[in-house]
Amino acid sequence: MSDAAPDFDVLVIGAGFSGLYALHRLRQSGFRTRVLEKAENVGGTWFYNRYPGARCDIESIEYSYSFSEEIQQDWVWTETMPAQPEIEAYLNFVADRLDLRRDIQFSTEVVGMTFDEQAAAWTARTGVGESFTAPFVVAASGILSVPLEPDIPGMANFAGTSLFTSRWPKEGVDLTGKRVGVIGTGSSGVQLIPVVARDALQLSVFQRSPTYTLPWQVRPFEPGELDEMKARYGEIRAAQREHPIGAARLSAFSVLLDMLASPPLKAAPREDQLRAIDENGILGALNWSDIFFDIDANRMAAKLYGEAVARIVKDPETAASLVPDHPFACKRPIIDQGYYQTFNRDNVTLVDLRKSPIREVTTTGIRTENESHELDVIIYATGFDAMTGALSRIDVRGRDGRSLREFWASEGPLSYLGLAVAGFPNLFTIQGPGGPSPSSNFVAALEQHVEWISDCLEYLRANGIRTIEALATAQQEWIDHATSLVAATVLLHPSCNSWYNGGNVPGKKRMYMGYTGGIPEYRRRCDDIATAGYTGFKLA
Ligand code: NA7
Repeated sequence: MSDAAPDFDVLVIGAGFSGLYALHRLRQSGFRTRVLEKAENVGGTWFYNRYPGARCDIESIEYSYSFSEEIQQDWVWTETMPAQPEIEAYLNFVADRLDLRRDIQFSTEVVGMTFDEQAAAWTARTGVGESFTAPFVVAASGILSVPLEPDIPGMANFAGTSLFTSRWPKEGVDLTGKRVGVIGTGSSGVQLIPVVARDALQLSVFQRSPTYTLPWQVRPFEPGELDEMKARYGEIRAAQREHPIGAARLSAFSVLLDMLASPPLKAAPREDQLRAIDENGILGALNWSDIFFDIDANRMAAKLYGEAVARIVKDPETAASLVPDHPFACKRPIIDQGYYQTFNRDNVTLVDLRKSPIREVTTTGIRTENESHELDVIIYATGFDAMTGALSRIDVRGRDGRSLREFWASEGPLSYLGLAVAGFPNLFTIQGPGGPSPSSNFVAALEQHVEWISDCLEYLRANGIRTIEALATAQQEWIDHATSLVAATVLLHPSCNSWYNGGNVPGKKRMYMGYTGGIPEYRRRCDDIATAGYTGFKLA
C-alpha cells in the first residue's frame, strides 16, 4: 500500500440486511463508508434465494429493522410471515428511503483482502482488479450466502435445466408440464416441494436425510390488523428486545422454547403420548422437554413423530421413509405449509437415498443404485457453507500474512463474540461464528452487532486508537463458553450433520457455531466488554 490516505474510513462487504444497516449507521457517525456488493442489487440472501415458496420463519413485524420508526410505520407487510418477494421489496424500499445506493458499488465481488500492519489499513481487491483501501472492514457477507454444490458425478452432463434454490433465476422458471427432480430436503427443499408439486407434471424428491418440520399457517393480515400492531410498535419492539431469540411472537424458535417447558416424554404413559399426537399431530410428537438433553427421549419422540407422519401420508412405505434418524433440534427448526400432504399427490414420488444412493447425474436424469429417473429439470436445494463460508471464499490475509481461510480450516471456526478473529485486526464480522444468529431472529441479532461495531469505531476515533484486535485467549474462552452452553444437549450429537456445526460441509471442522445464551444476555456481555474499555481486545 502507498502512503496515500485510505480511500474510505470503512469498507463494508455485502448489501443485505446487515450491510444496509451498517452503511446507514456508519454514515450517521460520520465515517466515509463504501459498500461492495457482488450482486447487481441489494438484498443479500433475499436477493438470491428467490425460489418458489421462499419465506421467512419469523413474523414480518419482527423480522424487520427496528432502528427507524419512520420505516417501520411506512412499510406495509401483507402477510404474517413474509415471502421472499416482499422482503426483497422491503430492502429496496429501505435502500431508497435512506438514500443508500450512492455509497454501494454493485456487481463488485471482493476476492482478496490484505491488512497492511504499517499503514494499519486493509486493501480489498475485486474480481476485476479494482482495489479499495480503508482502516476498517465490516464483513456483512452473510451467514447463509455461499451455496454448497454437491459433488455428484455427471452433474455437468445433464442436458435438461439445472437450478439451485440459492441462485434462482430472476425471471422465474415455468415448471408446468415438466418432470422435475429436487435434491435436498432442508428448509429450502421443504418450502419449495409443495409449490413445485402443483405445477410439475411429475416431481421426484431425492431425500438423503428426512427432516423434522412443523406444520404452519401463514396468512394475510386481516384488515386493520397491521395498523393496530403498528400503533403499539414500541411495545412490540420492547418485548422483542427482552426475548432470548429476538422475536417475542410465535415462531419456530418460540415453539422450541415452549417444548422446553413441557413435561418429559420418558415419564409420559403411552396414552398421554397418543393423546399428544391425537390433539396436536406432528407438534404433539415433539412437545416434550427431555428431548433436548436425553438422546433416548429424543429417539422416542422420533418414533412418535413417525406415527404422526403416518397419519398424514397415505402410502406406508413413503411415510416410513419420511421419518428422520438424526435427533430433533440438532438442526435449525423448519416450518412448512403442506409438506407431508404433498406426498399424497399422484404426481409426487419420494426417492429414499438411504436405501438407494445417487450414483450419478446422467444426460437425461438421475441414476441411483437401483433405478433411473428421467427428468427435464433438476433443482438442487443442497444448503450452504454457513457462517464461515463467505469470508473463506475471500483470500483474507491478516497479521503476518496469516490466511483466515487456512486458520478456520485448521483450527475450526474460532471467533471472539462472533465479532472479530485474533490475528485479523480492524476486521469486524457481523454474526460470525459464536454469535447468536443461528438460533435467533437474524435481524435483531445483526442490529445489535451493527450498533456495537459503530459505537466501537466511534470510541477508537475519539481516543486516537488505530487498531483493535481480538486476543487469542479471549477468543478461546468465548468459544469454550458458547460450546459449554450446548454441551448437555443433543446439538452436539455425532449423528447430526447440520450447518450449525459444519457437519453438512465435507471436510469442515465440526464445532457448534452459535451462541445459545440469548440475545439480551449476549448484548449485556458485549456492552460490559465495551464499557470496560474493550476487554479481550488489544487496542493500539
Ligand atoms: P440445509 O438445511 O443444509 O439442507 C440441505 C439439504 O440438501 C439436506 O437435506 C441435505 O441432506 C441435502 N443434500 C446436500 N447435499 C446432498 C447430496 N449430495 N445428495 C443428496 N442430498 C444432499 O439447507 P437449506 O438451504 O434447506 O436451509 C438452510 C437454512 O436456510 C435453513 O436452516 C434456514 O435457516 C434458511 P443431508 O441432511 O446433508 O443428508
